[in-house]
Amino acid sequence: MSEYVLGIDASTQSISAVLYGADGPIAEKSLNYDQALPQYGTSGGVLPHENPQLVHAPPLMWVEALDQLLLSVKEWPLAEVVAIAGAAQQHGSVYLNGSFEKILSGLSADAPLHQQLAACFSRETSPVWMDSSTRVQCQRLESSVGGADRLRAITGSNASERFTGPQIARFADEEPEAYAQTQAIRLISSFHASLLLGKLAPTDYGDASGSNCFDVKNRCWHQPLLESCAPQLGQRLGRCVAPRTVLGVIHPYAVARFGFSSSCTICAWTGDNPASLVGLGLEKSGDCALSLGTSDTFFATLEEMPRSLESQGHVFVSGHNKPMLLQCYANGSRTREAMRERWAYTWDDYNTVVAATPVGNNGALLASWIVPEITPYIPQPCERSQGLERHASAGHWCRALLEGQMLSRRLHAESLGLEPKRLLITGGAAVNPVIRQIIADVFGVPVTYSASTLGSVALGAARMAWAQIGKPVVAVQGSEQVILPNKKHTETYTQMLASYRSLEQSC
Ligand code: XUL
Repeated sequence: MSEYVLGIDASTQSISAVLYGADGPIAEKSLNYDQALPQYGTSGGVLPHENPQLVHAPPLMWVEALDQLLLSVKEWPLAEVVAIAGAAQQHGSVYLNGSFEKILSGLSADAPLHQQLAACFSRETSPVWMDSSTRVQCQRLESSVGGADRLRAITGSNASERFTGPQIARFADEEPEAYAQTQAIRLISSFHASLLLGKLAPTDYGDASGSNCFDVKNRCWHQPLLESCAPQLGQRLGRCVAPRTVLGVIHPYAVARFGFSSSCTICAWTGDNPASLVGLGLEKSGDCALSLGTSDTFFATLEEMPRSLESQGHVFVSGHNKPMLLQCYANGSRTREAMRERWAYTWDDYNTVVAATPVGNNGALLASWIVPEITPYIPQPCERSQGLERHASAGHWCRALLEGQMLSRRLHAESLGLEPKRLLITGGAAVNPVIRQIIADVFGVPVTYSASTLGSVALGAARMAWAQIGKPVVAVQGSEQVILPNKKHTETYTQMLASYRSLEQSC
């Protein structure tokens, strides 16, 4: 009998699964929340809100999406899947009342999951990583341990609005009764793992490190920080475990409903970025990648914990259980799409007009944040331009956005001391050859791009499950392309960095 594993990626806009075996990935399937489940009213996987700082999603939509995705892959040899691991968008939290575990353990395989779990939430919506409404709670967290530097030394991060601890703190502050009704809180990753396991699953170190309540050096919750977020938070969050720890066997519900074997094991789920690092094979210290998705993230594997950390980076625990550095930019693909829509272009049109403008855009620059930005911290949408009045063609605007975004990625990576020798790129926008060349030219290094359509997060999760069953992981699949930088263009961009920095600081 063949052996397979499943890797699942519960991302911001969609959920995907990959079937993985001895030769690597075999099949993949994706479900987009807005398209497949329009009844939840999401746009880009989140609920529209007049306040751009409040960004939530309905957790019941994630439940229904998981159910539908697994029903849709019934033709895969699910009975031969021996382990499942997954990864989810980081930081978001799911609030469960006292009935969750009881209802979960007694599920009937004949009814859809969301119908049975509808009454299990003590909060109907879940804040996700794009939420930036917790400034007050962040300040409280910092002062509870004696300041920003101390918090960064313990948790590997500045107090960050989107992180799980400040998010829970805001809920407990503003809705104390609903918080009291909350028996358990899980990260989006450990919530999904719980559904497959049939009981509350622990959170892994990778996702716990995005909470501002996790001691990254000692790999455990930091009790005083938990307490300063909300009363008895430790009990509600449960324990945390090393990435890919085997949590137990699959829920009998999933055996009967989807056709898994009753001996299939469930591994701890992690965050999308810690898993992506595994999917990209970034195991050596200093290996860097730029992921171009809803958010753009710049990340690197480290051999040891850094001694000090600049304020705009985070140290997380990777899917390899090693320290990783990460910077997150909230204005990734959504902002690129918004510029494309501003001119009613297809991506082909977009690339054509960019190609007709000179590299460096005659000095015209744009910094555009259509949603509050994380790196650098910009609390409200904001746009700043320089020289675009003189060069007002669509091509100049379209180029200015891409160049500005990548100058920003370089500027902030350098502020963390990250100077890649080679840069891997991944995520939906990495298919775009114009964007790839701008990245190679701005950073001045060869950019490696894997032409496989498979996302690095689902692949990383699958590899974690595969490694967990003791199997050797095969090398990266798919044809790799290397995009070389043009030295002259790199010089142009290097000269533009200072002007870009001033533009950014003017917001
Ligand atoms: C990382 C971050 C995002 C989310 C969604 O800190 O907030 O990258 O994980 O992808």
